Amino acid sequence: MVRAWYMDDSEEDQRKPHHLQPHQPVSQQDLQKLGVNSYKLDAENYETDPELAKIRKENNYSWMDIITIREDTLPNYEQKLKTFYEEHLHLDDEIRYILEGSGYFDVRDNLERWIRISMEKGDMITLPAGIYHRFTLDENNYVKALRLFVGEPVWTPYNRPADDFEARTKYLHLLAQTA
Ligand code: KMT
Ligand code: NI
Repeated sequence: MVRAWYMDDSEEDQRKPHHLQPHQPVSQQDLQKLGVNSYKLDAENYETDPELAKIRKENNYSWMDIITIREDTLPNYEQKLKTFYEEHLHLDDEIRYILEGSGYFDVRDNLERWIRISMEKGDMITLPAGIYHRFTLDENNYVKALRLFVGEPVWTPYNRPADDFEARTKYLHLLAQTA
């Protein structure tokens, strides 16, 4: 189960947890209402894991690659981290599965509050098309993740405001029914 919580709005280092005081956790069920699904899988054996194969098959996640985010190996590291942390949406689902290391995905809830989702080894997450979100490393400064996609990948981020896309309107309809 991924751990998630409402964030404070301090300007402190983005890699810190940013818990509210007192701590305000967010359940997996609450995340589901926002269209965010999570799974716990066996990251050691991802290449042969029947559970991952099943998820891929059921959701048509035909495409897959690995991204390693670490200062000494990722070209344009600083610039990429900056881009990942700008609030944005995509026209397709964003699917990530942490193989090593850790990081945070932040998503906006139905009232525009930031929820911080802590992603560690074995955690997989799907963010629906049209949800505003961002990503940051945590204080470990390292993550290795699988990126999955339905068909040929399109990673284009549309920074907020990006409210005129059909993906956004559709997402808001989904939210109105669930959250
Ligand atoms: C993204 O789209 O935000 C990324 O690929 C970076 C995070 S992957 C753990
Ligand atoms: Ni994104």
